[in-house]
Amino acid sequence: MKSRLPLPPPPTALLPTFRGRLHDKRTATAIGRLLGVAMLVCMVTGVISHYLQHPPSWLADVLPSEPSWGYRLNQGLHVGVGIAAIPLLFGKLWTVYPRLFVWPALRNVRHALERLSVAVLVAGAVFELLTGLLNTVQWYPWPFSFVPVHFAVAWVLTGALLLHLAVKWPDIKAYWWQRSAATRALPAEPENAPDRRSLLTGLAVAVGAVTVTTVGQSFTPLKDVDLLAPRHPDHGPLGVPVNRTAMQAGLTHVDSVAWRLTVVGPRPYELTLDELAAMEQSEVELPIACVEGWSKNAHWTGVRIKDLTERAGAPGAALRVISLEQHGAYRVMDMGRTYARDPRTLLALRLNGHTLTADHGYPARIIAPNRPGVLQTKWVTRLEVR
Ligand SMILES: Nc1nc2c(c(=O)[nH]1)N[C@H]1C(S)=C(S)[C@@H](COP(=O)(O)O)O[C@H]1N2
Ligand SMILES: [Mo]
Repeated sequence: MKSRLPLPPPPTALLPTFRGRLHDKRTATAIGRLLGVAMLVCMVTGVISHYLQHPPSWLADVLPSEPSWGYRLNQGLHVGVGIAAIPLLFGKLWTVYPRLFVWPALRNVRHALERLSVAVLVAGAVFELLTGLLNTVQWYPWPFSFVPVHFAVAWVLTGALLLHLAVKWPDIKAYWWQRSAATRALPAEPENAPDRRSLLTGLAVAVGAVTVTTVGQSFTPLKDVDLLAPRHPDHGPLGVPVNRTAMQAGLTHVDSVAWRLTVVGPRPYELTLDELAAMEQSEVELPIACVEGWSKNAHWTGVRIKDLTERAGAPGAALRVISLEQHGAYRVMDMGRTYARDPRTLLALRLNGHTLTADHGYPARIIAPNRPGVLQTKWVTRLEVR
């Protein structure tokens, strides 16, 4: 027989002990599965959002412009469920934090790897929810670029979560159903033990509260109780919020007489603002659906992009759209064929019955169905057929 060194005794004086059922596996499973569903929704909507915003070339021309509210729903879910996941993550961490005090801290290589994977899981989840939340208020107190890092960490988190689900599978199976044999076999709780139902009810109330006070930024029927979201869908010039203002873009005084729309294609041409306004105008009802989670429907009037490309000898062609803006991440935008030939895609001159304001992209901006807000380019001056 192999002889083993006796384990050092646990430093009981230092280590707290936890017995309550609020820290048991069944509670961890009950909260964990809700958190797991939330993370799944965030991952799927996040991947959709990412590829709508940065499509690889093989995808760029086939992304659907239908349904027009698709991106709005996707991003409303991404941000809404992400916010709801914050109290769930707190609940889950509180339930399992006694595991920090297991003794011995590292039993063997397998145990060490398992604990490492949990550390990655927790760090990843906290990172994603924190950076995501701060992004909704456009606060970036870090030196890296938000989108690629948030996207990359999401994959690390997905890997850590799958590993965690695999490792914990026996517990998940045993505690998934309330009346599982494993649960019934547990000894009875003392009469006055804090009960699980109260904890779960408290969490449900917290999730409900943060959701109801923020989803109104995109789900407008609830806009009157949108108390905590950074945006109110009605607050902004002409009743539509603004992310980057004309002041920030350095475009408060665009000279409408000197302004030209240059269209580059097989038959290139230039238009003055009057000439553009004299072309056939279309009206559409389409939302601005910002990546940061706010969204608002509006009534747009302008010239169909497909009419402009047709005049350049390339009807419905994919485009590169260029803004007057000198700097800024959204100065240049590529538009795939599905959007370019959709009759609802406009170079808009009017918003909700008025000439565009400087903040909304005067004199001309893009509005297209089912596209992230970042690609609804403002202050347009040039279209290049690709
Ligand atoms: N040229 C340019 N266009 C832009 C932006 C920008 O920074 N520069 N911001 C985009 C973002 S992030 C959004 S959500 C929409 C918002 O449009 P609005 O300000 O008219 O509501 O404009 C988009 N168009
Ligand atoms: Mo945006």
